[in-house]
Amino acid sequence: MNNTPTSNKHVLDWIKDMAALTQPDRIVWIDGSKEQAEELRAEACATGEMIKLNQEKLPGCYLHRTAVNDVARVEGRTFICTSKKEDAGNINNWMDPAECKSKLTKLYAGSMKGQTMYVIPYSMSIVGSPFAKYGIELTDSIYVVLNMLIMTRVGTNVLEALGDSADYIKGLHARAQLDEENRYIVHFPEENTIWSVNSGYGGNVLLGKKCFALRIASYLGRKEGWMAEHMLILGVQYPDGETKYVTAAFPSACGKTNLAMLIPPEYYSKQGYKVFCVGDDIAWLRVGEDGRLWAVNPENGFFGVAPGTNEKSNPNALYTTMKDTIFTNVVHNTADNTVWWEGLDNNPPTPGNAIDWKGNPWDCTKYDKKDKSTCGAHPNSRFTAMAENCPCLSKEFYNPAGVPVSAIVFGGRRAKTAPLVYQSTSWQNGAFVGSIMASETTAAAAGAVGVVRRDPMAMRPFVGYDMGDYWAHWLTMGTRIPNPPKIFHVNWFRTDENGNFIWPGFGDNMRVLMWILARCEGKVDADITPIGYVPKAEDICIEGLSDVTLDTIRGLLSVDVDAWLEDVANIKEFYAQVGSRVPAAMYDELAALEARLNAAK
Ligand code: GTP
Ligand code: SPV
Ligand code: MN
Repeated sequence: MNNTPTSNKHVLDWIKDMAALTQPDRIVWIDGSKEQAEELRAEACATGEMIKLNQEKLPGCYLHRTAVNDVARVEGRTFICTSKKEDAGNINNWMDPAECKSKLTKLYAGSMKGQTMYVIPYSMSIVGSPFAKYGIELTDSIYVVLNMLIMTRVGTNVLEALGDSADYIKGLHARAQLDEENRYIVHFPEENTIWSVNSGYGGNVLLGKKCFALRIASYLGRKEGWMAEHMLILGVQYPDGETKYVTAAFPSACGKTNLAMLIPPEYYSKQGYKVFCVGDDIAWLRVGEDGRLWAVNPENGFFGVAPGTNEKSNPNALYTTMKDTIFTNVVHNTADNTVWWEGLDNNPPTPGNAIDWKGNPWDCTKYDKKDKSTCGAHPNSRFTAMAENCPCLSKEFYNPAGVPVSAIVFGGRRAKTAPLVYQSTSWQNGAFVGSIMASETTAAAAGAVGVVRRDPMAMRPFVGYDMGDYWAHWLTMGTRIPNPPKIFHVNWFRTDENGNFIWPGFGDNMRVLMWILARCEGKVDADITPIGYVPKAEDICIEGLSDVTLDTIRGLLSVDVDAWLEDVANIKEFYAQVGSRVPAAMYDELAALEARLNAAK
């Protein structure tokens, strides 16, 4: 063990127990220093765990490939282990805590023999701030250490802030054999504990992220009166200098990072509008003393989807990844030792100069858009990049108090049904809109892609307790916020008869944000429809858009009553599945929606 930087008995006893179980040869405390990180990078390169990229073109950048069977979150193997099954609810997988521990103890036993156990003390949000929560992750993976150094605030100062307290989240991660059949991501919310075994992929092993900052934090938030949500946070600065903040919850790989870093269309930038990113994946929300809802981003970096990121779609993200970044499962261009992914540009590395995400030679001429198995980069390949390297990072990212939220936006991938944008009629109706969210599945989780599934508040895989109780918590929070944000729903993904997206999306989503903010300030009218307020087509600015006419907007805003009634039937099934804890108010909202749709037929 290198110098033990704490005398906290809770911490030391726990590490001793976990080391007795996993039996590492060495224990190394991560101190957050540049020197230690550099040593670990060198070690990872020496063992082949990482590849050092072209340091002139991509300073501080590295490439890593996960095991071929380990490329996304595994929701089927993710468990919430509360003492009572009903507290985890019907949507989560549940295991009895004692049974789970006995099962996983066997998998951990001796798993770190011959290896080093790294101890990572980290903070979600700014160390010492009122929002901050601390965690310690034990892991046998240098890749995990280096990612945590980017994604969270790591260092000895976390241990100082923790002092002698037992109030921290205990995370244990072991790669073991990376055995899919014995892969488990389990949470013990009643014990502030997370165990992850047999995986080396992002969301399964960077325990500060989905496991802590969403699953455990949502559980704590309910107990303590705040919210942990799968939301980006952005600020729109008006030409007069005032900034309004929006949070948005979209399911995995549905556009949060892109929206958070958007570059305004010329029409707006010319007038002096600017957009700043506070966060791209997770928001912690609290009621402020001024009666508004305040948001912080508890993370310190971005774990973003690589494919589709380019100069046009998201130049800010691309720029952020030009230094100090770890790329995972992208194409290695061996001609100049750089990286490539589908949708980066039209110049993939030529055959002979390309290694695909599996580590095999890749022939770009065989690439077939419709056949994912021909991809050079995995569809869920990612970059881990530092927030501070993002050109549009808001200065409020560093503000421990967070930012006041004017609007909450829900959204999903829907080829049909959901219009470009609509507004709920109240907080309760807005929470209902969140509860009935649906989206086509993506490569961010293992399983079929493109299947519509209900994903309430984009939190289906991330609520650390019963979904019905979670909705009740949303309703309760509404009663505690004297001046609540307005709640909206968007859909960038409506397609035409040929399956092409109708809305240009990306930077042009600003046009929809501007309508949303105008609504928050009562500056624009709307049409009331059975699902809520929809813009008048002429109020969505289309200046400078070549392929979008007023008629296109009318089409994008249309509400197909029959399609919605079909959705209502599906929502009823889903509510039944969520079970007995669905709040009565949600059923009232559902009945009212159905009645309005029937009246409009
Ligand atoms: P997670 O990190 O998994 O939570 O994903 P995310 O919600 O941050 O999604 P991200 O912004 O990385 O986008 C995922 C994919 O959606 C990328 O391939 C994007 O190119 C695509 N995408 C994002 N925004 C838009 C949009 O406005 N229109 C269209 N058509 N595609 C988009
Ligand atoms: C997501 O899947 O929503 C992500 C990536 O943001 S992961 O960290 O793997 O969860
Ligand atoms: Mn996410």
